[in-house]
Amino acid sequence: MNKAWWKEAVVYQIYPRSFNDSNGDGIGDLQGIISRLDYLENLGVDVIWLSPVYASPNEDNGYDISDYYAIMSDFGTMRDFDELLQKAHEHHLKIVMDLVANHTSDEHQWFIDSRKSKDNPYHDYYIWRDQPNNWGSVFGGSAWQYDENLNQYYLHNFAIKQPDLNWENKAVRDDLYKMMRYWCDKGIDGFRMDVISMISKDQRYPDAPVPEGAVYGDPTPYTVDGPRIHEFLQEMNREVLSRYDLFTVGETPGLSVERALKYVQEDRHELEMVFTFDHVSLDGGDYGKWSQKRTDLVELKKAIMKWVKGCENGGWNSLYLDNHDQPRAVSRFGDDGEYREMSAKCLALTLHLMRGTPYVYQGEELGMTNYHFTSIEECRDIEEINAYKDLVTDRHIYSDQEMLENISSKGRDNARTPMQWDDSQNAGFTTGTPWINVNPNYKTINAAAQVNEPNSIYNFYKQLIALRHAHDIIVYGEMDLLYEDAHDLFAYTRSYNDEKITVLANWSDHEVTYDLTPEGDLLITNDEDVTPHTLKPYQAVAYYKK
Ligand code: TEU
Ligand code: CA
Repeated sequence: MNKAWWKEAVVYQIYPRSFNDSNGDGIGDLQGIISRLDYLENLGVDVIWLSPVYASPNEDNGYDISDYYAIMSDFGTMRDFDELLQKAHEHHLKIVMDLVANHTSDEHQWFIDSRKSKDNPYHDYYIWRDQPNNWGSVFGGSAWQYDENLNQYYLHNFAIKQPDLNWENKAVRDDLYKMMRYWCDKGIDGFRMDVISMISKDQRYPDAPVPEGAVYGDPTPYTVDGPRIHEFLQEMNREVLSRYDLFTVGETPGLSVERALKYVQEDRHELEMVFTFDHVSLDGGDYGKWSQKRTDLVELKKAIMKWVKGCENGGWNSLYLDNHDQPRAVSRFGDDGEYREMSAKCLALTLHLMRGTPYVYQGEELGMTNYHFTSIEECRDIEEINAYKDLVTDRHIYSDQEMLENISSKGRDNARTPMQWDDSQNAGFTTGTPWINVNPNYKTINAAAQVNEPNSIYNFYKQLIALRHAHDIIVYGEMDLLYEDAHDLFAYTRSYNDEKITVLANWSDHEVTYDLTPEGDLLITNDEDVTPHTLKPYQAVAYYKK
């Protein structure tokens, strides 16, 4: 197995809209990020992944791009971006851009031209059919939208304003590669590729089976991991990726380990690593993710280990519990009440000593929690708003109260409430009116309270990141699960040459005992009061032996 800088890196994800507002308009922006680079350098991360900053009408907060060559006006200008890139590099931070290439905004010039007439040269940049099939969109409703002018339907796997690009058309691919080279030539350090497993569609466009509880067919067998996916990725690698020293991670929902390995095995020249979804798909219900179910730890361990083991022989894994699409990890997998600090550190220790490249999502390093939504008016996410309309207003499956509880525990807006910088008004995020409400717990949960407090969650993350940088075993060592059937204990070993690490983490609110005697000395713990064979609620320990 080859060593590589991107295997040794720790990534910090920024959702720019919610990170830091520099000009009081209530929306985070690039100058806001620039003014927080010291904070990130101090934390010790290596790479910043920026969720999309391109021009966008914001139907899906930037995941609907209207111009790949321009910066969203809410966020600033290209000069601000160039300044961010330069200053990030001065702070030893690399910048990885989000690449949204499965779809554009319907306000992108390609789509505007595409819908002008059937013989317009851009018509074939998107996927048009005379008749729709039964596919449903990820954000609800049909995946096809009728266009009166053309008397045709276009495919949108996500929102109506996010038409899918037609990757079968070589001109589309060439235009996208050209755009990627533009950003690489500027000096960016890599790409996180949005739903990249969906760019090749089954050209038969057949009707799909309708899952129980759903109205439309589930298109994933025909949209995910399609027939030409590897041809396209190898072409992209030849045309762009191989020409630069880049960090690449593909967002690949819907893939088995076996299939995912084909994206990342080093001799295949496609991507470096993927984001997998198994471990964040264990708490859904009869209507997709909208339920009160909690993740079972045994299933979670199984889901994570399947990927870790699958990647041990050529391939690489990404490690995350949080991102901009997921509820807050401490609320979802830990305890955001009495044991919040302990459990946030317990999750951090468990994740950051695993094999793979770890990702920290903004605010995770502070133990930020889910928000309690008390009205749909407070929600901003198109997925939540559409699901509410479907499940409450149209189909009466949940009451208003029930759905708000579901949104408060599973909705994407939990991740998107503003970053909590200090205890001043609006958590120091903005001097204006924030585009989405601030979590009222910012008075106690905020960066200012933690950066100089040695025992804070922030400084625990800092320690974990420093440990990874100091020990190859944390990056490269083999990982094996212990006590796999335990419902409260997440335990594993790491092995590398003669070195060994043993991790024992209590993911429950009761005391847990275990019989093994770990080899070596204590490496890190979230509670120094360590008793052999016993863990207090949410206590986690790691031992190191050389
Ligand atoms: O998400 C893709 C994806 O798989 C979604 O189905 C995601 O799992 C969903 O948000 C779960 O509720 C990517 C982006 O990360 C997301 O923010 C975008 O909305 C989506 O693509 C469309 O670009
Ligand atoms: Ca702003």
